[in-house]
Amino acid sequence: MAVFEGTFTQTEPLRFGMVIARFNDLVTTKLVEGCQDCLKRHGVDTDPHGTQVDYVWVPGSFEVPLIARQMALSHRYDAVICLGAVIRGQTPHFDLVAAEVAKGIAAAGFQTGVPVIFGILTADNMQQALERAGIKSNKGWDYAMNALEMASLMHKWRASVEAEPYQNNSQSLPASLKSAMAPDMSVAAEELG
Ligand code: INI
Repeated sequence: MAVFEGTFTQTEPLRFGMVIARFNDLVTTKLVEGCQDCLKRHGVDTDPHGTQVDYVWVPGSFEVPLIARQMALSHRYDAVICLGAVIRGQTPHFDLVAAEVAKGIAAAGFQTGVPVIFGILTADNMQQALERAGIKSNKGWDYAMNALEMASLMHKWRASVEAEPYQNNSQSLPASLKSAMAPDMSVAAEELG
């Protein structure tokens, strides 16, 4: 059997999509900078006019999952990084917004089979958010590391499965079990036409 792990060194062929919420852009632009710093130092060309990272700006965190899913469905990216900042003091529906965004981002990854990184900062106030976006540390750096690791892991996983398909009796499994074992790519296929 085997152990599968992502690495952080073979980044030249990787492509990333970044979706960024403009709401609280004082925070989200700092997250982008943290992300870019990490990607660059791991050999990724982060120039928007380059070949490895595309950037999409949306109004707020609530809109992030829609675009993240579209980017994942396009099969142009090895991972999609979602960046936003939801701040408790600013909205009475903090829990609603935060929960919906989390669910949407999880669904985007699950439904497409592409790693979609949850880089939505939730904080009690602006000070706390800024501390996590550059003043003390920058969570953008961590989100980029997660994207690098998952992109690399998926490459290794796919290469291994393609090289050595598992010959078991899965043909005889009931359809309900087979579909439970794999993401529903029929959704993706339908949308791509
Ligand atoms: N969007 C955020 O990204 N962070 C917030 O803290 C926030 N607050 O406070 O309301 C927020 N609201 C906007 C929301 O994401 C949508 O853009 C808007 O509701 C339109 O759909």
